[in-house]
Amino acid sequence: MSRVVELSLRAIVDSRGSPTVEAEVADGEGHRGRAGAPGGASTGAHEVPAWPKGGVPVALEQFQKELRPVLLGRELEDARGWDAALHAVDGTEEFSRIGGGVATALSLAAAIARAEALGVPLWKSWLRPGLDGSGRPMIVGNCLNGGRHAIGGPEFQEFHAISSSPKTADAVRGAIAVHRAVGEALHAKFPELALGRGDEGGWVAPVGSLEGLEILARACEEVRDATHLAVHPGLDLAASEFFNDGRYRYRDHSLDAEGQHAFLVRLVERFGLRYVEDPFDEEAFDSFAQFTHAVGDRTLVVGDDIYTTSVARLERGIAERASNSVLIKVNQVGTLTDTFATVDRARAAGWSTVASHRSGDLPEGWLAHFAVGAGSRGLKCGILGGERVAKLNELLRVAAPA
Ligand code: 2PG
Ligand code: MG
Repeated sequence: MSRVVELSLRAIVDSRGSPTVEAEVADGEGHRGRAGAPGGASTGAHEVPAWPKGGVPVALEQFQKELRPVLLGRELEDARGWDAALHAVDGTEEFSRIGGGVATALSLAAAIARAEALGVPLWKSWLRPGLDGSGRPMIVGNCLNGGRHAIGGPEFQEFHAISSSPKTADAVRGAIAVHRAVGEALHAKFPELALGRGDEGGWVAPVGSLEGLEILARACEEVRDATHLAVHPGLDLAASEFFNDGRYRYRDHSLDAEGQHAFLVRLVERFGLRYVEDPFDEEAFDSFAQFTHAVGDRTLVVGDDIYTTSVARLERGIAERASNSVLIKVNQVGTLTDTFATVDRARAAGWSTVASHRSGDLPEGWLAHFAVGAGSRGLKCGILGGERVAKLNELLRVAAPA
């Protein structure tokens, strides 16, 4: 049993250059943990707010005055007690006083130091009951960016390579191959254009959503034919972002809920989608349920903004059979204890979970350990960019320890 003797919180920046914080925690025996809070752009309405009013500077002041005195000296091994103390100091339902970003960084940094103190790999310290850590997540890797992550791109936010293999190295190789093939297809289509990459490292191009999906699906097919790796197309629509006044608004037309349902069912059938995240607005539990009923035997239907990793929202989703999978982001709820409550509830219902990065992220690898420990079906962490490969490389380290 060791106690926390060093504790700090500092201002840093994420991959978008937005201000965030990182926490450092150490006990008296040299066990240390450091972690920062990632940040979203297409945040769900029910996520905990990242910062108190006044932003990061106010968060740092509050940490010094209120959190540090309460947390210093606590038992490092007591994960629940640590996270409960964060809630107690905050005193609100949703970390609106201290900020979910502060809670996230402190919860994670303590967990990393704790695993060090216990002398076990991080994934093992996070292992869920009944698991042995031998499962490997498929890679949900962003190849083409749209929505809020790529101005001028398609309405759908993310076009993914869903890459699975018993060998993690092959899953990573497959995802990278699809990313490359998408890039080549875009360069061939727009020879005069200087193409770039968006917030999550996927390509950005002036294509519509359907056109983008056609390019992605063809790229998956080419890679499958050339390598025999299992790569299939998937989407995160982040549909709340283009839902307005009861309609899903595309460039030159709009669809009501039934129209969106019919359109998406056709896409699943035509392109063999294996992953569909947030196909409807974040409050449209009924649309989610109809869609899951129609295609849930063929594809993962993943809820992100609809659940925001909240166990209460997930409970409603399970009761209404709104999807068959839930996206998991620690900073949507602020602590690992709350996050694991959601993971455990999903697992008890027979749903799969997908561990996810944020569009503004950090070059840290803990998410790979989280995915393995939580038995996640997928690791959604992008493909290219330092903050994205940090997670893929950590998964490779976990899969093939030195
Ligand atoms: C999402 C995420 C991550 P953001 O919608 O799933 O890909 O985006 O972090 O901007 O919410
Ligand atoms: Mg999403």
